[in-house]
Amino acid sequence: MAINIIGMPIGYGAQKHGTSSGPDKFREMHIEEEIKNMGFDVKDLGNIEVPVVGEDHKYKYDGKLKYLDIVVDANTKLAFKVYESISSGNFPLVLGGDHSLGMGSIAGVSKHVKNLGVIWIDAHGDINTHETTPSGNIHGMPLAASMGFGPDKLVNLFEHRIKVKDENVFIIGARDLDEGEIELIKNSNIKAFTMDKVKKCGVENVINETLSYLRDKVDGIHVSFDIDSLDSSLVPGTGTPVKDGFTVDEAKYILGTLASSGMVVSMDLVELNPHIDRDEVTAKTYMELLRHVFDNLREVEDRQLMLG
Ligand code: 4U7
Ligand code: MN
Ligand code: MN
Ligand code: MN
Repeated sequence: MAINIIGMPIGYGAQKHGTSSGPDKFREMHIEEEIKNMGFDVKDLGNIEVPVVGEDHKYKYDGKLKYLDIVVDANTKLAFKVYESISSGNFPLVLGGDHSLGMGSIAGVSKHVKNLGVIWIDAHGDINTHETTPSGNIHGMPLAASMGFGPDKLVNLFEHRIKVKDENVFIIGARDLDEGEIELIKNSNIKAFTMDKVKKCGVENVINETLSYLRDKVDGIHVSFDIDSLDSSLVPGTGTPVKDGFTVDEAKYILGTLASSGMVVSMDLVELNPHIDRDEVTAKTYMELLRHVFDNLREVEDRQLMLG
């Protein structure tokens, strides 16, 4: 297995477009070398091509959803790349980019892993549809689209309609949910561990419960990690910060425990906006989390090699 770095320099799904510099920021922080140093075979597959367009494109394709066609086209390309990577036996690591890329990642992974679980770690739900979105920003909709909720253009991305069953989706750390998102959670089988619930149950119990549920239900897990799941005071370099979030240690615990389960087959790291970061603190924190993920993945690999 090789780690495939896939850059998705997209910002059109968010209000602020600076996340488009995210993938190259990770490279500037030596992401490839860091993962290599932990004993992995790493291949950087470069960036998905995202055209640069002006404000005139904002409502060109839809009166409500911003930059709809650009987001759909770029995510279709991403889905192909991710599918190619995972079906060749590799681990796609998708670097964002705004969270609209979750649609492309999940579309690609789920074409190979038929029965997929998704763990969405985020201050937000990202389960708005064209009917419920208060902003028109597509980074608030990718998880809904992946479950088949939302407009055809998003839901039909990359052939198959339902990429992941709602019952196999876990949202962890949410504390800024819109009305329509709360409704969708009520009327579906999505498992939502809001921040209130995490505080009540304890982060360890939440992660254990998530993993033990998914263990018998799915063939692989995609982790989509939004850096705004951390407390707003810790991550100045993200566009939609929310207070009362995870500490760095909690985020390390969550990602590390997921990685050491041996069930994670692919991952997104999203919503780093280097343009608004302060002294690279958010980028550095991201790298610290990443090292922890690959430390744990390394141990899984070693275990599997020993067992032959
Ligand atoms: B992110 C929001 F209204 N829910 O839909 C929306 F609060 O990928 C925010 O999690 C979405 O950062 C945030 O625009 C998307 C808003
Ligand atoms: Mn998000
Ligand atoms: Mn978010
Ligand atoms: Mn955000």
